Amino acid sequence: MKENKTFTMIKPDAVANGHIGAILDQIIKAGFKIKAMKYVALSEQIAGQFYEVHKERPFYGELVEFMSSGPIVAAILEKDNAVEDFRKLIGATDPAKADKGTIRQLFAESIGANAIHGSDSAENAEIEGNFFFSAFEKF
Ligand code: DAT
Ligand code: MG
Repeated sequence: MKENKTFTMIKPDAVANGHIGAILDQIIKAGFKIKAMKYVALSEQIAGQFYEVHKERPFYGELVEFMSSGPIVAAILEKDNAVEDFRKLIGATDPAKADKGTIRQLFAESIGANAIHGSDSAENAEIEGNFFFSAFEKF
């Protein structure tokens, strides 16, 4: 994966609240191309592995429990300046602080149940995309 790719997950709250379609619509209308996609339920073990970088943070247990509480949509997205532009599209981690019209402002419930993930760097986008997708699942 290069600088023009990012990785996302539509989180269990947004899936349970029926927002998959609306969120994908925003992503596509913002110019992102879907390079890989799957609908899966993470076990606590898999969610814990994915978020291992946060294991020392106080909310790690809560985060792992939440991310394994229901199905998610995982995807690799492509666009120029993908990581930065996608972080702008999703808004701040805390939806109360997210700009108007961002995905988290529109669809998130709280700082923990915040609707969507977006990679924070091209390096992490590649690691996270490879965590979910094998070579023949990327287009
Ligand atoms: P982001 O998802 O915006 O990159 P992050 O990487 O700092 O934010 O944290 C990862 C996830 O952990 C975040 O999407 C939701 C959860 N989280 C972050 N801060 C939290 C907090 N103070 N309380 C509960 N959950 C939190
Ligand atoms: Mg992050």
